[in-house]
Amino acid sequence: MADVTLANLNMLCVRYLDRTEREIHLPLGPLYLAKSLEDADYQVDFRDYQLYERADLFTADAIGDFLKDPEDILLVSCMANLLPFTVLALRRFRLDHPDVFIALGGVGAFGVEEQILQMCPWIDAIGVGEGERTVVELVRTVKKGKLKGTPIKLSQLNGRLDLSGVKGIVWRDNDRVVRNPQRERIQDLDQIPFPAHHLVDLSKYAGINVISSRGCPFMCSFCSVAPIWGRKPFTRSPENVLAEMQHLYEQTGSDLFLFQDEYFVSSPERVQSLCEAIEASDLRVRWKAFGRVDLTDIPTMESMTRAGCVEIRYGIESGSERTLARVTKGFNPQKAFEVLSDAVGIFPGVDAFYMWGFPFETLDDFNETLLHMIGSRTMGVRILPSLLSLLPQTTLYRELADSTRLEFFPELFPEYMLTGHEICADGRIEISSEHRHIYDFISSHPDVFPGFFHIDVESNVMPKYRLLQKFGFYTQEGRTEMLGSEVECCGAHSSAP
Ligand code: B12
Ligand code: SF4
Repeated sequence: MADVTLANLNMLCVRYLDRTEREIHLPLGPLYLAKSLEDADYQVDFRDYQLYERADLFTADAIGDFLKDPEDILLVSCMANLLPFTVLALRRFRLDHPDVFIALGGVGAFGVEEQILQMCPWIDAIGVGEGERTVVELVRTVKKGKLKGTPIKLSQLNGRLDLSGVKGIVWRDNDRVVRNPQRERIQDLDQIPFPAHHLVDLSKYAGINVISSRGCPFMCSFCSVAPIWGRKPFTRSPENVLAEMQHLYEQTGSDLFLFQDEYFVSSPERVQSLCEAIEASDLRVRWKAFGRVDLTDIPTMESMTRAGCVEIRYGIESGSERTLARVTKGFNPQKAFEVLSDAVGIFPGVDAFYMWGFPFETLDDFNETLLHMIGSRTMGVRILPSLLSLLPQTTLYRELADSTRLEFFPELFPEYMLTGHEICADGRIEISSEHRHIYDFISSHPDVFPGFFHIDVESNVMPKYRLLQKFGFYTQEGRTEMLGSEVECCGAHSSAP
């Protein structure tokens, strides 16, 4: 019998018009947590919802069955897209398992912990940020029950479980929601043991994910990644990263790695030393990584390709100088264009993310973005446009969020959906009756789930959307032409080579 059930609900479902596909990625965060727990002598019952075979995946019954026979502590990790579904499914779980302690964590709940705990009395605690040390302390404290060593029977504790000593959580103390002090971040990332890969069947995962750094010092105001880790970046040594790649290569035979850190190219020197370490090793692998146009000069790009990098992904965001300055991106469109044009001559694959639909983006600004996208596409760059999603942890959300302006429009923009990242040629989705209550729940809580809402749909979003379609974006034909049969997602790399 294990000590704790740890469930991964970070997942990608892509619904095309006629079918749903999943892209199954190694759940790095939960596997890091599992390893810390194991190192603290706890046995982990690890479950990955990505691998759960079920037609009605997004129902409380499905999650109830997935989580059946849990241990007396349940830890769940999810992103913002599945947050509404997750918290509703946990309500049902609590009814079936009143004695199981429920903690949520991961990027989805970040920034809205208080609201969730107030809204969902069935959730006991939420982890904030980096979790390796937090989960160990949390599990230790809950196991002790702080009640003179008696085994915990949650339903009989009546809120007397004292979690005040666990840094990095928000929790419910009787009827009060309490935010504990923040936990210090782990600075020497080499000290963190590799994720608990042995708990999963690695052959089932298409994307073999690795992360080489945590944190990003830039100030892009729409970004939800930097606030989650913190602005101060910490990096792993090249030797440590290489050792994990070697270990994974031996375990899986997979020669394709996906670096998931946004700040992978923290400095040309660091990237080059990692590339030299890979080159000097006997590891012959391919990999993909994120870049920033102002940090990848030509020697860096060349050294990356020599070491096996087959795809680089840049966040360009906008072709308008005014918009880039407004979101404090830190470079201008000309620079972006020059670097993209260098990159297509060096990397086998170059992707560019653009964002659109900022409420302060005029049509002139938007047209500049459209031109930038078309110009880059002509050079051979793969274009990945995204409608702005106002995630609650971002500076931009705090600047713009006024719940009276947030409009819930799932029918028009199935970009960020709880039941799958849906690609629809005509921009329409069917909301089935079994999912209706989840949509109602979202629409009545714009302050908790702002990522599902938009600003000025009629005057800001629609005209731009129509222009994008006119130029071949967001159409079935455009997608097929641009992406072939590849699945697209948030910024995690598609696993196809
Ligand atoms: C890999 C990845 C994916 C993979 C996830 C693979 C997996 N199964 O885990 C896939 C491809 C599935 C994916 C999909 C999506 N993603 Co994504 N993804 C990433 C990416 C690039 C890396 C995530 C990662 O591995 N981090 C490293 C690990 C170590 O960190 P972690 O998971 O956060 O875990 C740590 C802590 O959060 C904490 N923790 C985690 N769980 C728990 C649980 C408890 C109880 C506790 C206490 C602590 C805790 O401890 C962990 C270790 O310190 C990030 C961007 C980035 N660079 O971070 C975006 C990111 C997470 N994705 C994002 C989004 C929005 C999506 C999509 C919803 C977007 C979309 N529209 O396509 C889709 C899902 C679509 C769908 N409808 O299904 C956003 C999330 C925003 C948010 N606030 O939720 C991010 C931050 C990117 C962004 N641009 O903003 N993604
Ligand atoms: S968008 Fe990229 S560069 Fe900007 S703050 Fe976020 S992670 Fe850093």
